[in-house]
Amino acid sequence: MTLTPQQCTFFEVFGFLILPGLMSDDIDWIIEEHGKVFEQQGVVHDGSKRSMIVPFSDQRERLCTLLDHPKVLGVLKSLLGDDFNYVGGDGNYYSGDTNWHSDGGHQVGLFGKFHLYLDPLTRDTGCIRVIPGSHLIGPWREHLQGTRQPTELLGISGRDVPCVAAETEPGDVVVFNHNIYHASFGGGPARRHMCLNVTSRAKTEAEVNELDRYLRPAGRPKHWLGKYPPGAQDIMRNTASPKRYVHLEQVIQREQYYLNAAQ
Ligand SMILES: O=C(O)CCC(=O)C(=O)O
Repeated sequence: MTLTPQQCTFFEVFGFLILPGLMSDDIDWIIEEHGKVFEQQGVVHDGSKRSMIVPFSDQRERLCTLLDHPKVLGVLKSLLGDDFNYVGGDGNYYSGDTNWHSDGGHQVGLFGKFHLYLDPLTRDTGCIRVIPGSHLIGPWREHLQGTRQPTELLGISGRDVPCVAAETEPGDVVVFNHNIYHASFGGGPARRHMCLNVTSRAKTEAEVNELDRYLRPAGRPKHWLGKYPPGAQDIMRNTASPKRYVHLEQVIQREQYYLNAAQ
């Protein structure tokens, strides 16, 4: 399975892609596994605030196989290249609104997120909203800082910021560029979600530096890597076929580099 050239261009131009029903055949076991990660970690979601677990897929052998799944691979290889990196991911019960923000401002490399929302979500019940084109670095994107304080700076509520609302059913997939501005409004107290973070393979020195900054901002491990309890990535790595290993090897190499550099 590969995306069409038009879908790839859409992603480049607008910074996101909605893939209705892509994972419909698998969504039942994914939902079951999502629940099991929370259960095995002893995290009981009471709805008062977001409950997040990182790393997420890495905790369960079956969820790790998402990185072997022909449809997941088809999408990610089409958008990021055959040798894309898997760089972790989180699983959540969201509660309420998420204000406008972006997950990065990368000027080199391509950083993406493969989202699975596990409940039916509409514009006003917490579906992910994106501002198309806001992944592209430049003066217009700078103005979008205003969406972080929409009432004070733009005179509108966050809900009224012009956007695309990616309404989804379980089994649909949303992929976006980390740079894109996104938010959600009107979600209930237990909106289930999980994601895979991915990057293009860093090839130039600038790309390697950018990947390092992502993996180790300010020289320290980023929370979802640094907080990995010892051995947390073991299931993902120990059960990796050579094909899956392609998507793990650059992060492993960088970890080894940091270790050597620290000695
Ligand atoms: O679904 C949401 O409310 C927010 C998702 C989000 O911010 C993210 O995954 O980066």
